[in-house]
Amino acid sequence: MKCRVCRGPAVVDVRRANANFCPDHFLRFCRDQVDRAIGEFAMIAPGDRVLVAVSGGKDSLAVWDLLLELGHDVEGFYVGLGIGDYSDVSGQHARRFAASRGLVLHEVDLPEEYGFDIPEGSRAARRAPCSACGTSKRHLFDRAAIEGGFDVLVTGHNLDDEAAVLFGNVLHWQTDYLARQAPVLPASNGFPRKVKPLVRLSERETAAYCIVKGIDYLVEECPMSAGNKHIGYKDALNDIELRSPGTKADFYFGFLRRAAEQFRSGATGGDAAGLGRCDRCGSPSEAELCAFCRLVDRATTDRHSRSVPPAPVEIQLGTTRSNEDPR
Ligand code: Q46
Ligand code: ZN
Ligand code: ZN
Repeated sequence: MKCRVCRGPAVVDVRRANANFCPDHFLRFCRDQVDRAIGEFAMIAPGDRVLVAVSGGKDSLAVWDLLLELGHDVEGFYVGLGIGDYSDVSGQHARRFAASRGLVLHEVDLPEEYGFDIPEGSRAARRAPCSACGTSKRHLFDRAAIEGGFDVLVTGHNLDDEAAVLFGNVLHWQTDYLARQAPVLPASNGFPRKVKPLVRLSERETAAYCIVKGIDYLVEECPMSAGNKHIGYKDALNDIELRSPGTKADFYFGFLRRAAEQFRSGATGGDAAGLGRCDRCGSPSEAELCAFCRLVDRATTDRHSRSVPPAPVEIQLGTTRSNEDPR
């Protein structure tokens, strides 16, 4: 196996590009893909202050590293979710990465600062853990970006994540979600600009990037991910990709090029400009209290009424969206 660029020994094959790369040229390939995504979708302008949501996993550490390599001004933000050992270890990975490069990592600990953890929030709200977790992370990421004066919030969603969300939205014809699925959400009405610079890299490629670059990321999956339907969608797409390399990228980028606009022009609701403010925290909200403040209330009330047996968690099926802010 030889590198497509220098003909030296290759260590990574990228089947959809029909190419093998040596370590140096693989790293360059990843930088080029991220740079291209940033330019193509106008994600980050020169001089923007960037906040990256960091979990300690491969994607968030890879995107942080890649943005620094590309010369952007990036700080990290980590949320302690209180998911047992998983959260302890994920925090260690995020802190080690930041410390080893002298980077700024902001942190919020959900149990310490809001009085509940994700298992409790999920039980109290009778929602799947990933639903309570998504509500909490979105709220805290948005606030951290707005209050910290950042121009843009980066998440580590990769091509596999975006293709799986798209697949789920198509399977269930979630047309409003299809209208909002994009690698960039512009800033509006109290929401920060949100971007996904890894959309041109697969999960396998971000893992390979970390290994080649010597980035020590958290390999274990979240123990609460059981029942997460995206994992099934990813498996199905991976089966197709194995037989027909490039299908995943065609599916996602074909949607962006040829179909997304049609869903956007036919969309109903989701008008961020018409949103009010949460009475308690001031975040954009359709109701008096935003979804996060309602979750805090339910979870902390539940914690204080220990005599009441916990309600069973209902796993919700059939709703697939990557980002619940109404833009
Ligand atoms: S951390 Fe949270 Fe993920 Fe765990 S509970 Fe689900 S959403 S799987 S990225
Ligand atoms: Zn090479
Ligand atoms: Zn609120």
